[in-house]
Amino acid sequence: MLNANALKRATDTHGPAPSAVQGSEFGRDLVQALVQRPRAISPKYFYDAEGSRLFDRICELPEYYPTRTEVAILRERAGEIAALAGPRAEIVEFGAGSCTKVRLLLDALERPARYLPIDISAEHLAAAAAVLRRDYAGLEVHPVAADYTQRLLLPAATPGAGRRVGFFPGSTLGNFSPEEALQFLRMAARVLRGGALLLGADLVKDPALLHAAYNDAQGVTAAFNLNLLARANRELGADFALDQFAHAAFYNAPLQRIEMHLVSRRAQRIALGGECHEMAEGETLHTENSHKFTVEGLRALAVKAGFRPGAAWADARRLFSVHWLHAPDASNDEKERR
Ligand code: AVI
Repeated sequence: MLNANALKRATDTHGPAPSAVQGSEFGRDLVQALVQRPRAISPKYFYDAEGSRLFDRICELPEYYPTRTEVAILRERAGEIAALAGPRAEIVEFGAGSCTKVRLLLDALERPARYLPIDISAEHLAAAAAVLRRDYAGLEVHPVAADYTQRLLLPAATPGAGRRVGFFPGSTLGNFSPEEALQFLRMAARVLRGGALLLGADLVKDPALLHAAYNDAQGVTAAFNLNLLARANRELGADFALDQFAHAAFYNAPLQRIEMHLVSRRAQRIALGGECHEMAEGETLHTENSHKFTVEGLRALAVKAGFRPGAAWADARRLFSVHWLHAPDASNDEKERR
């Protein structure tokens, strides 16, 4: 939403050519983010090549427990998961990235029929698919370059395939708003009907542990957050002075989420797409929410989306959870249409 001051400023001519900004979804969303109050942008813009590299480093940090805890749960429960999936399962991974966690499943499953990794980056996906094909002879890998938060159409099941099992690890669900999370789960229930969803969800815990995970000592999370501005400078010709912004991450207990912001260290002007945006000292651009769940809360959300919750596994310290959610039967679809 444009406010009056922003509209006035928008009439000034500043910064890179407006067409470079207006021609890019990131550019349009960043302008909108700077104009609206409170200022906020989707965390999906973190993940250019540099942001993805920084995220991989985050996953290795001593303070960032989610990745290693989820991997340990998947390793420990691989046999149970394989039994639930059954033979010749077809794995659909939402936001597959470099397709590494799925190896834990592929190694455990009985003759998996096909792997459908879905990711927005076609190039990244093709490269990851080629590596998987080399390592899993006989596995059909069918990459789907798509935005899985939009309407998703998947190829029909291969003849002789078993259950279709969705895989959504990493607690990426937590980066959605509660409404978006429900919308995603409803879509997943539709494309996985007759099958199941294997979902990773980070748990509510001692805020001190959460604070450490998002404010690591090496400053990698800060660099990941600031890369959003660096990306705007690279791609959109913006003029963000990176040293004039600080990384802030804190736990918002009532909303059960870590919030990440970029805080303006002083009053400053930012030129972008022919507009000049002002930020006062201490004002922030809200860059990410990372919602935390209770096992019961996650299961209730899944029920709302049409799933029937099955097993829920957590580590001994109850830091992270992995859920087996049964998708509605294909016959329910018929009932819904009637
Ligand atoms: C991808 N996502 C689940 C991560 C999270 O924990 O919300 C992204 C992240 N942001 C900061 N550190 C990691």
